[in-house]
Formats: sequence, structure tokens, C-alpha cells
Amino acid sequence: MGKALDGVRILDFTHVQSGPTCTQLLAWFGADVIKVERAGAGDITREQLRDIPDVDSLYFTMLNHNKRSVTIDTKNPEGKQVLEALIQTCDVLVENFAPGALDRMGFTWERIQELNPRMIVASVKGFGPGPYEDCKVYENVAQCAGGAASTTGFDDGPPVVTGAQIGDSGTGLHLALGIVTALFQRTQTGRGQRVLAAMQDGVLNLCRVKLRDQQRLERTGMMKEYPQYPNGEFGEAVPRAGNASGGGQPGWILKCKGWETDPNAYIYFITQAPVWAKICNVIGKEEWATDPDYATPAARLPRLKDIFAEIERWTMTKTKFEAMQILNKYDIPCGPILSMKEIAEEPSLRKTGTIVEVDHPTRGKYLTVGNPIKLSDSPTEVRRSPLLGEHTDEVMAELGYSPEQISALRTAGAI
Ligand code: CAO
Repeated sequence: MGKALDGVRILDFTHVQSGPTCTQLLAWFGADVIKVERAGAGDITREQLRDIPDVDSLYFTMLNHNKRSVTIDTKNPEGKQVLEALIQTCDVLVENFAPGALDRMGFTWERIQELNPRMIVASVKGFGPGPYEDCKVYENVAQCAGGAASTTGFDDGPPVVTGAQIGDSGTGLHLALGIVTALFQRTQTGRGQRVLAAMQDGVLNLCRVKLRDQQRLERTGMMKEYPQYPNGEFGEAVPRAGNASGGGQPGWILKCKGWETDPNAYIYFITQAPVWAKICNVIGKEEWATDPDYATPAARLPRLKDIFAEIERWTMTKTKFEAMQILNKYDIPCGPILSMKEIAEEPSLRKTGTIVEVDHPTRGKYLTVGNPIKLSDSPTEVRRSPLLGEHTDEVMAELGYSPEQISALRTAGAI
């Protein structure tokens, strides 16, 4: 079966996490992704957080599936010529260097346009134009500058960063959408364009509901579904809401059987209004279904702490999976807190290709997260990440270089 992006060639100049997640997605959709790396070193993540000496790290292998790797020294004049040949034959250049690095290499937007006016140049940067545009940025900087950290954690503690890589992988996703959109527009205009996804913007986009709450707070001085209500204080900015639900249906994380020893014996419980009577029945508080102090969502808001404490008395008598099974029977929305170990071992995720076992020539077998986006006509086959420079000769031959020319360029240190 063909793939959605068959025929699209990506010059992948990305490194670390944000850019590689974007190009990995494009590769999974069928694009030919040619990753350009420096000879001898490569993407810095190849050697970061290694669990096996001298073997590409999981950090690298899990972000670079289905790609080809070529080594080019793009600061060497002959290496630059090879890069120019690649620019002329690719559809998209994706990069996430520090601001200005591509220009310093001599590949300005104008120069790339001269070489290939159809080229789409897609960049991840930490910040968009403005006071911080020249700054280098990593994941947690973006989480802090994008509004995630100030709104995550508990009211009585410091700001907290989340384990979900919303700054890196989140921005990679945003960039991938920008690229396919630009490819679509190119079918009408015939022209390339620049695509920018700033990590601060990407994080803020994912924190949209908190900007909603900022404005609600400014208008009304309080937010009744926040744990600060009714007894705590609200300041000028959206406070940290602990585990409160971000939406209109109040929720909280509750202990389950075994919580004393298992750090993940918890369940997320949502007191969704349409199933309130069922919740009351399940926890043995039938009278709450009709009691005017509890019967309506508005009446419950000032009592949420007590309500969740009562529900927790019930969840503590069940394991998270037992609770999940019972609650689902009554359509009560809830979710067990799953550890990475439980997720890695979950058979249904293996079956759908969301967790995939991959074989690697030097590492052996390892688990990775497969393509979370499933296309019915473009299924994803996860192939191992390339070794450094594994495809240099192959790609050079495709560009028309003879074996003698390739060997001369290698001797000159250009590839
Ligand atoms: N041949 C020759 N030189 C190469 C090369 C190649 N194949 N590939 C890269 N280089 C050079 C670059 O040209 C650059 O050189 P100059 O600084 O002399 O212009 C240099 O390598 C390093 O690039 P960098 O500044 O991007 O790398 P860094 O490790 O110092 O910074 C990072 C890393 C991530 C902070 C920075 O790239 C950045 O801010 N990127 C944008 C935001 C981003 O994506 N952050 C998320 C990263 S994932 O957490």
C-alpha cells in the first residue's frame, strides 16, 4: 500500500527532540527523510543518556525512526555544495538550530529560494520575533515561558514542569502540521514558504484554557471549580489548580486500594453532571441525588472537597482497575493513573502499534512509541533509526556522485 507522503523528500537538519519528532512523523507518513549530521559526532542525542556504552541512545533511536542518515560538514565548501544539491532535490528543509545558525552557514532564506523556489523551510525556534528571539531554548524553558509551569502544580508549592514534552514534541507536532499545510498550498501556488513554530507559542496554544481562565478571573475575581474556592484566595493571575479538571466537569485524583505502597494506585474521577445520580448510587450516597445541597452542579461547587473525600472513601476499597471497571459500567468518566511500566506492558497498545518493539543492529530490541496518528490508507511501519552516516553513499549516488567523487569528498572531510 502507498503512503500519504510518498514522493515528498525532506532535508532533515534537525537535532535533539523538537525537530526530530516532526520529521519522524513525516517519515511515518511516507516522506523520504534524509537526516544531515556532522561526521564523527552526529545528533548530540546519539550519545546522551546512554544506557549501553558506544551504542546510539534510546533518546536518539526513539526520535529518529524511518529516516536515512548522511554526514555532511556544512561548513566545508565542498560539503556546502553537497547540501546545495540536496536543497535542489528536496521539498522541505526542516531545522531547529539556534537562531541564526542556518544564516551563518550561508543558507539564508534568499539563498535557498535561489537554489529551489519550491522549497519549504520549516523551523522550530524557542521564541517568535520579539525580545527573546535570539535565545536558545530547551523544553522546560518553553514550558515556563508558555504558561504551563505557572499553572501546573499545587497552590502551596512552586511552579512545576510536566513530564509530557509539550515544548519539544508538542512543537514538533505543530511544525508538522505547518509543513503539510505549506505543501498543500504549494500545489496551488507552486512556491515554497517559511514555516515557523515557536516553542513558546506551541506551549501557549496547549495552555489555551488557562488564558481563558485568566480572563474569567479578571472579570469575576474567582473561579468556582478551582480548589481555591470557596475558602482560599485568588490573586491577579490564574493560580495552580492541583489536579482540578480544566473543563466544566469537576474532577480530582483519588486514592485507590494499595496507595500506601504503590505510588500509582490512584484514579482520576470526574463528577460529570449527567451521571451524578449513578455516582451517588455507586458510592452509597443515594440521598445526594435529590438533596438540594448536592443535586445540581452549582450546589456542588463549594462542596467539591467533601464530595471527593466521600468518593475517595469508596475508591480506596477498590484497585484502580476494579474502580475503572465498575465506573465504566455506569458511564462515569474516570481514568487509572498508569505507570510507564503498565503502559509498556499493555497488550492493546502493542496491538494498535502505539507501543512497538524495534530491533536495532547494535542495541538489540527496544520499545518505542509508534505513530499516534492512524491513517486507514497509510499505515505506519516503524523502522529502526539509522546509524550515523549509514546512507551517505546511497544518497550521494542518488545525487549523481560517482564512487570516486564520494571517496574524494570523504578524504577532504566534506562528508
Ligand atoms: N556541519 C557543520 N556544522 C554544523 C552541522 C553540520 N552538519 N550541523 C550543525 N552545525 C553547527 C551549526 O551551524 C552551529 O554552528 P554555529 O553556532 O557556529 O553557527 C552549531 O553546529 C550548533 O548549532 P546550535 O547552536 O543549534 O546547537 P547547540 O547545541 O548550541 O544548541 C539548542 C542547541 C537546542 C539549544 C539550539 O539548537 C536551539 O535553541 N534550537 C531552537 C530551539 C529548539 O529546537 N530547542 C529544542 C531542542 S530539544 O530540547
